[in-house]
Amino acid sequence: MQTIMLMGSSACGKTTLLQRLNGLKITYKKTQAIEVINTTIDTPGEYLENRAFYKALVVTATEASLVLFVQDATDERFRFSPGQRMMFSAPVLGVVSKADLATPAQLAAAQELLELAGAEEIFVTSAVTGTGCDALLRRIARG
Ligand SMILES: Nc1nc2c(ncn2[C@@H]2O[C@H](COP(=O)(O)OP(=O)(O)OP(=O)(O)O)[C@@H](O)[C@H]2O)c(=O)[nH]1
Ligand SMILES: [Mg+2]
Repeated sequence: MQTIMLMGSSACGKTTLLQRLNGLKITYKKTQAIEVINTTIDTPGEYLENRAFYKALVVTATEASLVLFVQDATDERFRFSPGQRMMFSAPVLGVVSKADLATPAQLAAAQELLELAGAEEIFVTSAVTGTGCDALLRRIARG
């Protein structure tokens, strides 16, 4: 399994996705600081929401072979900027989360915005139902 780093707004579902991808029990726990669980680096949403934390994300990402931009399909706020993938030298994948709650229009909008941020491949997922998680795991295994 490659080391991956998750980033995205607060409550977009990063930790829940981490739990699903690692076969852990799904329990809510607000991420307070950068945490490493198995081969996944979890980051607090505030690190994307406040530019002052960008340096921490860039440095932390040097430990990862893939960076995942996570966007909650039901969240109309989009915190990634166009071309933001250029912050990282590792490949960046896009993950649309909470697909179980989203309309087709919301899913399409989230995918389009992740493409704009520079994600090279996009996975539509639900950490609750497991939708899209096997495909994402296979892609992560490839590195
Ligand atoms: N329905 C549904 N709810 C989800 C999904 N993923 C996460 N959630 C819920 O969204 C809320 C926030 O999830 P977290 O995984 O803690 O979000 P986070 O991105 O880690 O948030 P921070 O740690 O604050 O940055 C929790 O109540 C989860 O149960 C999903 O795929 N579907
Ligand atoms: Mg979290």
